[in-house]
Amino acid sequence: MNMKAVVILLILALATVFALVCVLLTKREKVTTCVCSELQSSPEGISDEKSNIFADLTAEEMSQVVKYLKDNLGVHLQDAFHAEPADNCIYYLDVYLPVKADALGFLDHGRVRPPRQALAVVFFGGQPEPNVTEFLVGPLPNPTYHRDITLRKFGKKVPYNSRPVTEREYQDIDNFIFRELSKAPIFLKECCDYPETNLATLTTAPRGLESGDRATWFVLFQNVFGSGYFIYPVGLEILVDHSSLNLSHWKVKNVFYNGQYYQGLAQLEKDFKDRLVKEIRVERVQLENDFASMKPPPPPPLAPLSPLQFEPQGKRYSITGSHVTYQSWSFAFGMNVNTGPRLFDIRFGTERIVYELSLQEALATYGSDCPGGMVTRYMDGSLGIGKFSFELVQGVDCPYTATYVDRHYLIDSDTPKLNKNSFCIFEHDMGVPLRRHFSNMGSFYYGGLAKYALVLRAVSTLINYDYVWDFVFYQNGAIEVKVHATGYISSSFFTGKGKAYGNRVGEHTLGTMHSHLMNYKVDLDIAGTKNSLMALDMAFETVQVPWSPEHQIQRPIITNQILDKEEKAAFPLDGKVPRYLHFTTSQENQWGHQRSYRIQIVSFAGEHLPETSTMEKSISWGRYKVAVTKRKEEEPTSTSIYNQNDPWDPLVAFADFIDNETISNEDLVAWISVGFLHVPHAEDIPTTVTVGNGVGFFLRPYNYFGIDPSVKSLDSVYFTVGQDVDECDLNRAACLPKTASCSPSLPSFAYTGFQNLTGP
Ligand SMILES: *[C@@H]1O[C@H](CO)[C@@H](O)[C@H](O)[C@H]1NC(C)=O
Ligand SMILES: *[C@@H]1O[C@H](CO)[C@@H](O)[C@H](O)[C@H]1NC(C)=O
Ligand SMILES: *[C@@H]1O[C@H](CO)[C@@H](O)[C@H](O)[C@H]1NC(C)=O
Ligand SMILES: *[C@@H]1O[C@H](CO)[C@@H](O)[C@H](O)[C@H]1NC(C)=O
Ligand SMILES: [Cu+2]
Repeated sequence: MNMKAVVILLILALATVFALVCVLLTKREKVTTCVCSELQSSPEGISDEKSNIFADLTAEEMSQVVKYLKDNLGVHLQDAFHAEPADNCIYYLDVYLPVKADALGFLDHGRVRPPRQALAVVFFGGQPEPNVTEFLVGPLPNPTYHRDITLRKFGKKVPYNSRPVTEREYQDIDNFIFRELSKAPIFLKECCDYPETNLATLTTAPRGLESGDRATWFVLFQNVFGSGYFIYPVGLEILVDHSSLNLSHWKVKNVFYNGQYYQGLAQLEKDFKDRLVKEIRVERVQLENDFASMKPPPPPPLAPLSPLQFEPQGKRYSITGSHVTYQSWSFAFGMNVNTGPRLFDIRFGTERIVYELSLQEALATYGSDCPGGMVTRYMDGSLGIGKFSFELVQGVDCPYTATYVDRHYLIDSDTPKLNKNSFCIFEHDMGVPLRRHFSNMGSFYYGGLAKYALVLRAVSTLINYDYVWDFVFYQNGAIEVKVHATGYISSSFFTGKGKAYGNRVGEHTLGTMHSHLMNYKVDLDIAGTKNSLMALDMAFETVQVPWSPEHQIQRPIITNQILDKEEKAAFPLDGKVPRYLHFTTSQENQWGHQRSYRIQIVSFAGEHLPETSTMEKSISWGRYKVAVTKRKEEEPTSTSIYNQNDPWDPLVAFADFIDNETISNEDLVAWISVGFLHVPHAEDIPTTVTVGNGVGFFLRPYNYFGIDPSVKSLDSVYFTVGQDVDECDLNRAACLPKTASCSPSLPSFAYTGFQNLTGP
């Protein structure tokens, strides 16, 4: 044995002893548990806060509305869960939001509480001219009236073919597809080892090429237990015409396999037998070569656990019903079953800053050499951004100690369903100081404030993708709205021609390019409802140097302009937006400047779709990075759930909102679109990561206050030279070693998110 080996052995031995000692010491150390005042919240149900006028329907209210409709519509209503296209059924319920003037009268002027009402959307399939009808039902909790508001809302009838596809219809289509597959047994055995291999379908949308169509390309994938099937295409895609209300009239309109189109599955089988089909055999995925799996390797013993933030003295925010307060902030929050998270009456101190802040739509526009991929323009609002907002996992989806809140919804069924723990709320250190300054000039001192913020979060799993929706409230009066994308990419079957539309990321997998684009409604009310839009930027002016006129300098100068027409306030996606865009008011701050809030957008979106596209109007909100319009009760949303299935004749076309209305000193709404181009690459396997895939916007005070309000934060740390920095009275950070010298009392890990699911 040489010297080197002896030394190495010695080091190893020492390391082992050291590790053992560590373990023993940690074991022996007495673990004390913090006694923290835990948050007492009543997460669902009506609180006596005034902002409960915005609260989502409770399960009880939903049941009342269902009962009322069954008793009073005068037709038989089938439970949507079982309803065929030719039946009548309730599609979904939502709270019917009060008219803003009534809400403000109640909130601000002591006027009467607006009646609590529901919106009920009913499919009338069981009549000679089927339609979709939207009803206003009230008052809750014991309804006595219902009104058909369809024409008032859309100006025309809602075509029955534009209705969203129900779970039952998807189930019926699946049954139809799998019956059709039996027409090509030899081919399927050869290409895909079917029926031994488990196949799954993926819907695309829109469903056709012109108004009235209801024909959907379904893409077939190998369904591997415990993994996302979306990245295991088998190469087969089927166009199903499901427009007929009679299921036995549904038909396969086209079949695509490996670059070729066929009349139907029987045709494919025949051509295959005639050796006219070039098939590519897809092997059955085994557990050990499942590249889609998110399962980690087993951890080595003694692998240390991840870090943890906790509140050493309890939570500093409170939740009653749907009302949240945190430091100077307060707001009401809810979840629309279709459009997703929504916030109301956001105030800082006593002043309202935002009346409504709500997600409107999430669009994904794909390119591919395969038909399913090339037609896909998912408008997730019609799939159910709120419906698919499932239970959050402690410590991963949100901090372990976050407060988790349940949501009830009713869609596709007569009974309310629960999305348990589907919102989380937490205060967190965002990881960089909100401010700090170390002074070694003038005098010696330090001042700083950690960036603690309150976050409201929900995550929607829309088929393959997961969108993380965040609303962040900072101590300086700023709000950040953010969306991150994660989850599985969608894919097409890889052939040599696919590379123009993405990257090959697996043996048979083309990660197909797409763009994500989200639209938000932001109804800011800065010091009242009457606001104007100010554009502020800079230019260079060339001037003679005053003290040396033979020289010139280029001097930056502020350019500003009130944008007084909707046309001027609509900024194309690919154009320039003034770097400072303000909602401003005639009120002035103490320095004589107009009190304002700034909209600052962080987005990497490109063109949404050329305007020559026959369906562009249905997503014409996507033309604009931001468009500011005069607020109107008749323009509550930038799109509708019917736009997805009839995008060629949309019921809501956002572009029509921009009609040269004067927008100075009016109640204004900003419609903001954020997004990014996603060209999937090898590292999107198994899933897309949130890192770098986040976009959003800030609402920031601009001369709204006389000084940054966070200067008053009790979390501030400030000391000068010569002070006893470790004194708890002087410096609250110094209290931590005492107050937090115990381990937090954590709730046990629990998850019930697989309960009561229908499907898969
Ligand atoms: C849709 O059907 C309902 C129920 O039959 C009916 O009351 C309503 O008038 C119809 N709407 C239109 C626009 O035809
Ligand atoms: C559906 O179509 C089939 C075949 O054309 C027909 O036999 C059946 O009666 C139809 N069903 C209804 C409810 O109209
Ligand atoms: C599942 O359904 C049962 C019965 O309706 C209900 O008690 C339970 O809370 C539900 N669980 C979840 C997680 O929704
Ligand atoms: C908008 O209205 C102004 C007058 O208020 C007019 O000069 C302008 O041409 C109009 N623009 C459009 C696009 O209609
Ligand atoms: Cu993506």
